[in-house]
Amino acid sequence: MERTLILIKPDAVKRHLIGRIISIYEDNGLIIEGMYKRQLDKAILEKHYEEHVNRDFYPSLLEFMMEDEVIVLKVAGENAVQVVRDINGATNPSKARPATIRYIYGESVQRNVVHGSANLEDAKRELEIWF
Ligand code: 3AN
Repeated sequence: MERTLILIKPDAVKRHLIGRIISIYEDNGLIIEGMYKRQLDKAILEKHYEEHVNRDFYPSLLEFMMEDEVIVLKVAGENAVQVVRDINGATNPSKARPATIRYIYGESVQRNVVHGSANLEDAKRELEIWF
């Protein structure tokens, strides 16, 4: 069993999509082991997105992630990291495969509904930050 981190981002929370999105993960066999809702601040986002600190989109990414609350999920399952990445779809929703969460609900490369850890190492690091 692997564990990974999912964030349901402010765009989805604002649009009342929390239940629909969580259903998709459960329908794909993932077990929800932890879940809470919170307003983010700069301090936690700086830790979470430390690899992006020098990217031009970083300031606007932080602003977006503080627009509303987020749902924080710890999920478990076989190959959970990759399974979640596959369910989420490509970062850019216009390039995401049909039936992925970002294909269905994503509006733009920034407003792309969900975060899933990129690999096992990131999953461990991120779960320590959030849980
Ligand atoms: P992913 O979440 O698919 O692993 P990352 O880690 O490359 O993608 O990017 C983290 C987040 O930063 C994305 N989920 C998205 O919200 C935002 N982002 C990534 N690339 C861009 C971009 N070119 N312009 C605006 N926002 C971006």
